Amino acid sequence: MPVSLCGTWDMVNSVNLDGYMIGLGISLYTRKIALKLKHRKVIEKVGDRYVVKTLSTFRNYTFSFRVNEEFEEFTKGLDDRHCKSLVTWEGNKLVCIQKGEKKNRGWAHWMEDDKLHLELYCEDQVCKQVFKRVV
Ligand code: ECB
Repeated sequence: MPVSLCGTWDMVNSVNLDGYMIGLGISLYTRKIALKLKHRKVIEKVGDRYVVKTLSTFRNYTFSFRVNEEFEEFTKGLDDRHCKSLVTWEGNKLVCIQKGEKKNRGWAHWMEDDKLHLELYCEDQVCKQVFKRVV
């Protein structure tokens, strides 16, 4: 059984978020704002659904899903695109594939050394973020 990613997590490191946002076609103006933000991730399990919230002082993004069940995702407030998304466990990694206009789009979450890790993929870009648990 994979370890639980549930909890409240604050970003402590972010590498190449700008590249990821360029891949998504985000404007320079919005990218500059987004790069200054400290993101908080709140991951909850409600019944058989996960709820993932990305919170910041600028915008929030919340969505929910069941593992192994494709769903329609609208990335409201991010790049505002529609994707067909599927989240699965690959070993200890929670992996999402976001099928849509952008190639090679998705993300992966996993725990390592008590930290929550996130890789965000879009086109040829990879953004890597690390979060520490809020106690
Ligand atoms: C929601 C906080 C960031 C707000 C940034 C606002 C505008 C920038 C527009 C697009 C930027 C794309 C991504 C920003 C980086 C992270 C936000 C969520 C990334 C994500 O999809 O995380 C997954 C995995 O935790 C859950 O959606």
